[in-house]
Amino acid sequence: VRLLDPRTPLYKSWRPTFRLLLCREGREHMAGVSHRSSSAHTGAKSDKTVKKLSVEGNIAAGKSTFLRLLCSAQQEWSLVAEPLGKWQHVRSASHRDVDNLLQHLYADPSRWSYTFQTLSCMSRFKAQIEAPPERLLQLADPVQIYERSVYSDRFVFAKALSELGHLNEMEWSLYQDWHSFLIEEFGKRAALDGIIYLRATPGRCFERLQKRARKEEKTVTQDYLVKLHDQHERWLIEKTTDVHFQHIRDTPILVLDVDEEFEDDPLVSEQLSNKVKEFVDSL
Ligand code: UDP
Ligand code: DCM
Ligand code: MG
Repeated sequence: VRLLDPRTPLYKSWRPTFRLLLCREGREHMAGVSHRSSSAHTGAKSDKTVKKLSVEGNIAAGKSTFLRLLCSAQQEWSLVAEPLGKWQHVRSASHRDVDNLLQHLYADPSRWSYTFQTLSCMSRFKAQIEAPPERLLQLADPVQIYERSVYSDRFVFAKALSELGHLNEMEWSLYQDWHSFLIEEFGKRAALDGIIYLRATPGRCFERLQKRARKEEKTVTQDYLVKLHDQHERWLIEKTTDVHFQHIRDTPILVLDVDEEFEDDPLVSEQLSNKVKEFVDSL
């Protein structure tokens, strides 16, 4: 495991040999090394493993709300929220101006989808491969939960935008190339132990989207939410999405139906949290 840590000088000098050996067996992250984070690649002193999960779901399904409630019930768990603020405040090269890429995306999707999907996925990659906070490694059973992942970026959003023609063929091909390359390079560090799918009907998401009233999302239609819902279903329920990474296909999935109000119903939110705890314990 130490030799396979890509950040060690040893790995760098032996890398060509490893690559030759590993390509016989499959990708780097499949080479008999646990998916879990460990001190070998986080650089932390402890040898604790951290369970990493993502919460997936349509726009306004209730992911942020759910994570807030879950992490207040499970205070030792660490939450990595979607880096939405970064997408709304993109600095110009001169650092003089700040631009809102989420606004551009919805105002002119054909012009801005590729730029947006590049930024959203790169910011997510950075977050997903970052070492867990030191305080987490002091715990008996450390758990880190991400709001969405580099996998939904590709297998839900970029794919839907390509099918809608907002990413042209060249852009979709470029996107898939660099995405696959990064997954292969960072395989183990970006891997998840489990996925929690918050499943809500597009109609309910549309209601919640209007309730939240994010100014950039005024033009989001229920039709678009139906398309994103279908992509989630194909990826996580029907498993018909072409996911060419074995470890992603094998990731355990917990499906939680969240059409019912849970934000203002402590009983419902407790039931959902308990299911998550059971799921995490089973991983
Ligand atoms: N919401 C709600 N009832 C619920 C869960 C969420 O009314 O049981 C509302 C929440 O207050 C917010 C909107 O739905 O105004 C979208 O929720 P969130 O931002 O959590 O959705 P996300 O996009 O993160 O999935
Ligand atoms: N979004 C997107 N593509 C991604 C990830 C997110 O277009 N790969 C958009 C959808 C929402 C916003 O960013 O408008 C944030 O998502 P949510 O509201 O579901 O948290
Ligand atoms: Mg959110």
